[in-house]
Amino acid sequence: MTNHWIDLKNADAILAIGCNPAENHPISMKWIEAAMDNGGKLLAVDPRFTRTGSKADHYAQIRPGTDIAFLGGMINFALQNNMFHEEYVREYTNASFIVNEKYDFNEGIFCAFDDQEKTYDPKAWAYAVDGAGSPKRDMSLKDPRCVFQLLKKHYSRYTVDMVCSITGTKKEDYIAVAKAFCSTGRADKAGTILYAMGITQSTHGTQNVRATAMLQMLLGNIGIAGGGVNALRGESNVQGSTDYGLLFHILPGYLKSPEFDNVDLKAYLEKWTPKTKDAKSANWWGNTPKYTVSLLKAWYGDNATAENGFCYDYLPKRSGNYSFMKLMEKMGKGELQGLVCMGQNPAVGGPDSLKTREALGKLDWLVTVDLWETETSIFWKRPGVNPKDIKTEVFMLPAASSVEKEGSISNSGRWAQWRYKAAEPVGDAKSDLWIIDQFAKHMKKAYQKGGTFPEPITKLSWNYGTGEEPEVHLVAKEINGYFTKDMTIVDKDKTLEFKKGDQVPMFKYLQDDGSTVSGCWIYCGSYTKDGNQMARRDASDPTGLGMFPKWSWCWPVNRRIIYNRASVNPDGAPFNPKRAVIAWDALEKKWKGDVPDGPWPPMNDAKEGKYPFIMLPEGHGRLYALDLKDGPFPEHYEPIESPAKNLMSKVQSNPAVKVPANMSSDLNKYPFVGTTYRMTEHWQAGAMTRSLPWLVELVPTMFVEISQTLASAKGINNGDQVKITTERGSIEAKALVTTRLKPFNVQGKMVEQVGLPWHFGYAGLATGDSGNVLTPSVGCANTSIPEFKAFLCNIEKGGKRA
Ligand SMILES: Nc1nc2c(c(=O)[nH]1)N[C@H]1C(S)=C(S)[C@@H](COP(=O)(O)OP(=O)(O)OC[C@H]3O[C@@H](n4cnc5c(=O)[nH]c(N)nc54)[C@H](O)[C@@H]3O)O[C@H]1N2
Ligand SMILES: Nc1nc2c(c(=O)[nH]1)N[C@H]1C(S)=C(S)[C@@H](COP(=O)(O)OP(=O)(O)OC[C@H]3O[C@@H](n4cnc5c(=O)[nH]c(N)nc54)[C@H](O)[C@@H]3O)O[C@H]1N2
Ligand SMILES: [Mo]
Repeated sequence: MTNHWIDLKNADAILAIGCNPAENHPISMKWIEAAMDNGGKLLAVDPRFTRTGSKADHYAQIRPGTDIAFLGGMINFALQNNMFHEEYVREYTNASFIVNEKYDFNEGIFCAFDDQEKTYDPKAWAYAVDGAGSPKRDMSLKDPRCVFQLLKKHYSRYTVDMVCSITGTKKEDYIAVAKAFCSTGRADKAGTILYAMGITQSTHGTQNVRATAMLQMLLGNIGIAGGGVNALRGESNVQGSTDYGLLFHILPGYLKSPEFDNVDLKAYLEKWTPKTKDAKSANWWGNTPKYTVSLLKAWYGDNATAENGFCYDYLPKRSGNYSFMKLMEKMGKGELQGLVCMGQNPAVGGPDSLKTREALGKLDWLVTVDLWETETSIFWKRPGVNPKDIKTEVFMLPAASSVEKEGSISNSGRWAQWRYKAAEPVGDAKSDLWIIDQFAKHMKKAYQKGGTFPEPITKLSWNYGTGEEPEVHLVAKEINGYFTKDMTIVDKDKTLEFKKGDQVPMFKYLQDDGSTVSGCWIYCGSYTKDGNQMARRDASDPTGLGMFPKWSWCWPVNRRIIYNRASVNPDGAPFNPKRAVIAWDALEKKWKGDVPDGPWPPMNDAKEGKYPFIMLPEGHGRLYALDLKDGPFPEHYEPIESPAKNLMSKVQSNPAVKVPANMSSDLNKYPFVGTTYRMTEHWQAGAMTRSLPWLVELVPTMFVEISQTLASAKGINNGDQVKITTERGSIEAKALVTTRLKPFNVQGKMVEQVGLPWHFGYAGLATGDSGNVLTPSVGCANTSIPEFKAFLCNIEKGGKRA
C-alpha cells in the first residue's frame, strides 16, 4: 500500500477493483464504512456481485481479464472531461517528458518487438535527451511527442462504447463509476484504489496495476490522505515476506537479485544503480551500493571485505525465470532433486495442479514444514495413485503457528508490528526460526568437511545467540543494522558519534565501505538504541487522519503515506489543507506532519528543492513506463483463453507472454469463462481451515457457482453434482445456482461464467476437488503470477459421484 488501512476512512471515493474486501479483508470494511459515513462513495468492479458489491454505491460487472479496457476508459474519461489534476500532472508526473523519435505503437504492438523471442527492447522507449543527456520536456504539454499527448492519443481509442463492448459492463454502470471516481481529480478531493488478485492474476497483471497508478496520478491522488494505490495483501505476513526478498528477482529491501552477467560487485552496482544529472532529482536508488554492501555485511560479517567484493561472489546469479511455474516445470522434468515447502501447499495452491502433483513424484526428497498434513505432504498417497510407484522420500516437520512464537509481522500498510508468544507450540512443533537455524548450523557443519564451493555456506555470519532457540531480537537487530566500527558522521549542521556495535538510527547513515551492517535497508530504523520500534503501542493521533505515528513502526522511516511530497504544491502548501499529510513551514524551514519523502525543502526551492517521486531517477511519477517487459502504456489484450476477439487490435493476447501447450480457446469444447476466488470461511489451499470442524461445518465441500440462466440451459438444479472441464483436467463439485452470477455480453452474445473457490483438496477433514486442476500455468509477462482468474471451461450435470 502507498497508504495504510486506517487511511481508507479519509477517501471521498473508494474504487475496489479486483478485490473483495468485505469477504477477504473484513476488517478493512470498518474503515471503508467510516469513509462512507462521511459521504464517501464505494465503487465495486467485479465479475461477480460480491458482498463488497452489495455494499457499494455503484457496482459494475466486468468480464474477467478486461481491467485495462476498464481503467484505460477511465483514463480517457478523465482526460476528455477535464477531470484531471492539471498542476499535479504537469509538475509531478512525466507528462511533460518528450519521448524519442523511434517510439511507436501500431496495431497493438509497441516498437522494438522481437516476434521470435516474444520480447521487447525497452531501450527503444527512452526519453529524448538534450545535449547534456537530460530528458527534454515541454511544460505546456502540447508537444505531440510528450508523454501527455502520447497518453491522450493512446487512450482516445478507449471510448465508453468500445470499453463496454469489451468488458461487458452496462454503459450506465460504467459511466456512474467513472464519474464518481474521476470527480476526485481535484485538489480538495481524495480517491483511493483498492486492488488484489482480480487485478494481479492475469497475463497482463502488472499492466493492470500500472493502469490504476496512472489513473491515480492523473487525478492527483498519490501521496495524499485518502488516496493512493492500495494492494490488499494476502497471507498475514506476505508484505514482510516480499520486503525480505521472498521472490526470485529481488533481494531483501527490493534490491535486484544478481543476474548472470553481473559478474562482480562492481558490475552489479554499475547495472542497478540509476544515475541522473538533474540536481532536483533525489534519485534514492542512487544509494544502492550502500544498501547492497550493508546487506552483504549482514550475511557474511567479517568475512566480507572491500578486497573480496564483500563476498558478492557467493550470491547465486540468475539467468531467466525462477518463478513458481518454472520451478514446477523443471521439477516435472526431473531436474530438481529436492524441495523444501515451508508454509506452502503447491499441490493445491498452484495452477495446473495435476501436473504439480505428478512432478512431486520426480523428486528424490521432499520436506514439508507445516502445521498440518497437507495435500503436498501426502501427495504420495493421493486418490488414484499407488504409493509403491512413488520413490520420493518425504519428511514432515511440524511447525509452530503464528501465536506460538515471537516476531514481527508486516501488514499491507507496511506497519511492522511486534507480536509475542501466546502459547507453547503443540507437541514437537518448532518455530520456523528454530528450523531455519538448525538447517543453517547443520549445513555449515556438513560443508566444513568440503564440497563443491562450500564458502557461501561456511562463511555465512550466523550469530543469533547460544541457546537452543535462536534469539529473534538478535535477528531483528541485525535487520535494522549496526555500525562495525566507531564512526563520526556529519549530517548537515550536526556531528554524530557512533560506537562500534551501535544500532544505525536510519538508512541515510548506511555506508558502502563495510562500516555498516543492515539485513534489510528499508527496515533500518525499526530497532534502534531507543529499542524495538515495532513494539510501540502509543495510540495518539495528532493529525486526526489515523496515522498513529507512534503505534508500531512502518517502512520507510515510519512514513505512513509514501510519495507524500506530492500532497503539497511545489511551494510546499498542502493541496488540501483540511487533510494535510505534510506542510512546509517556511519560517522554521522544516516539514510538519507525516515523515516527508526526504528532508529537502519543497520542489520550488531554487537551491535544495527536490521532485516528489524520489525513487525514480527522473523524480516524476511515470504515466509512461520505461522498464516493463510488455510496453510503456497498458494496452488491452484478452486473457490467453478467452471467449472474445480482441476489439482493440489484431493482437489477441499479451505478445510478451509465452503460452504452454495445454491451453485452448475452442469455444465448442469450452464455451464458458471460468474464474476462481476465495471465501470468508476458508483459507487458501485449505489446511488452515479444512482441519477445523466449525469451519468445515459452514462450508463442507467443493462447490461451483453458476447463474440461473446457465443452470436452466444445462438442466442443473441447486445442489446437483456437476463436472467442470478445461484443457488441463476435470473436477466435480456441487452446483450453487445464484443470482450473484450473471452472464456477460460479449460482442452481442451472452457468455456465462463459472465461479470456483480454490480451497479444496484431498487432505484434512473436509475434502473436495481442487479448483486448480482446471487453471492454466501461464502468467504475467513481468511477474509470472498465474492467470487464475480467467480461463475457459465446460460444465455438465452429473459426474462419477452424482
Ligand atoms: N477468508 C479468506 N480471506 C483471505 C484469503 C482466504 O483464502 N480466505 N486469502 C488471502 C490472500 S493470500 C489474498 S492474496 C487475498 C486476496 O483477496 P482478493 O483479491 O479480494 O481475493 P479473490 O477472491 O481471489 O479475488 C477478488 C475478486 O476479484 C474478482 N475478479 C476475478 N477476475 C477479475 C477480473 O478480471 N477483474 C476484476 N476487476 N475482478 C476480478 C473475483 O470475482 C473476486 O471477487 O485474500 C486474503 N484473505
Ligand atoms: N486458483 C487460484 N489459485 C490460487 C489463488 C487464486 O486466487 N486462485 N491465489 C494464490 C495466492 S494469492 C496465494 S497467496 C497462494 C497461496 O498458496 P499456499 O501458500 O500454498 O497456500 P496456504 O494454504 O496459505 O499454505 C500455507 C501453508 O502454511 C501453513 N502454515 C500456517 N502457518 C504457518 C507457520 O507459521 N509456519 C509454517 N511453516 N507453516 C505455516 C498452513 O498450514 C498451510 O498449509 O495460492 C495461490 N493460488
Ligand atoms: Mo495471496
